[in-house]
Amino acid sequence: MLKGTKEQNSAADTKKGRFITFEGGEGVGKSTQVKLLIKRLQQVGVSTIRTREPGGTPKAEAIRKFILTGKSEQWGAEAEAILFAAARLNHVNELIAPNLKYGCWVICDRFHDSTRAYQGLTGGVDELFIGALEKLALNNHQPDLTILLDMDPKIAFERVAKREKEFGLKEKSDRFEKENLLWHQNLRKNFLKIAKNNPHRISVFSADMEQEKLAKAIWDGIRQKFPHETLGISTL
Ligand code: Z5A
Repeated sequence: MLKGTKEQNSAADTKKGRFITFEGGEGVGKSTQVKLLIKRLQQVGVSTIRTREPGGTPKAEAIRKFILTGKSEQWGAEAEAILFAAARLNHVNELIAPNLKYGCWVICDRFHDSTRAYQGLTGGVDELFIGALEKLALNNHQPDLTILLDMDPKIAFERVAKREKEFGLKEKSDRFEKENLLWHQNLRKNFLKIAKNNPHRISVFSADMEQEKLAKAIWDGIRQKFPHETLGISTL
């Protein structure tokens, strides 16, 4: 993992690696697919880094803890959007930008579309407000590709419940888990709306299929999008 200076980080236009983000509701399988994609990329010799939002750097992880344990809820949706953006700014400048610059592929579990979907379209925060925060936090580092995993939240919840049962204790206390099914169905529609408005960047995959089959579909999509970087891998 590389860390960068301010000068290094401002040069989004000199980046050599690819920036891929995974988005979708809770429990749709983002973390699972991020891990499977990293494995495939490493097998073909692409240097990768796996990261997540909110988080990815020590400062951003501190903000993650504050938000996901529910401490920010009383501040309201606008303030939460600012907190996500503050975490993102640090994540972009200290981890994403320097790694892209040195040719590493950065694979990120959630990014700015989560703010658009959760705080913006579903949480009611004004679009212009979200847009202004996004411009500041991204510092011209738009993902090259976003994989949106789409699934009925009812099925995703069943997966999460199964995971919690398997682990015995709940892994984490999550600020957004307590929202009701209708809220999550609305969130799903909003993610799809964002995808519809960004067809060149966002690819939508149905997440309601077996893990390896989904991983293969995603991999095929990535090979199509970046044929030069992923040449010579037809046996995978
Ligand atoms: N948030 C926000 O509001 N604004 C923002 O800007 C950002 C985030 C960046 C972060 O939580 C919360 O922050 C999130 C949005 C908000 N709140 N919610 N909800 P997080 O990152 O900790 O949680 P998450 O993103 O929702 O992750 P998750 O619950 O771990 O879900 P996942 O990564 O999508 O799923 P998974 O862990 O890969 O899989 C879930 C289970 O299903 C697991 O047991 C797997 O083994 C199983 N699984 C996975 N794939 C399959 C398939 N294909 N079949 C069957 N079972 C499967």
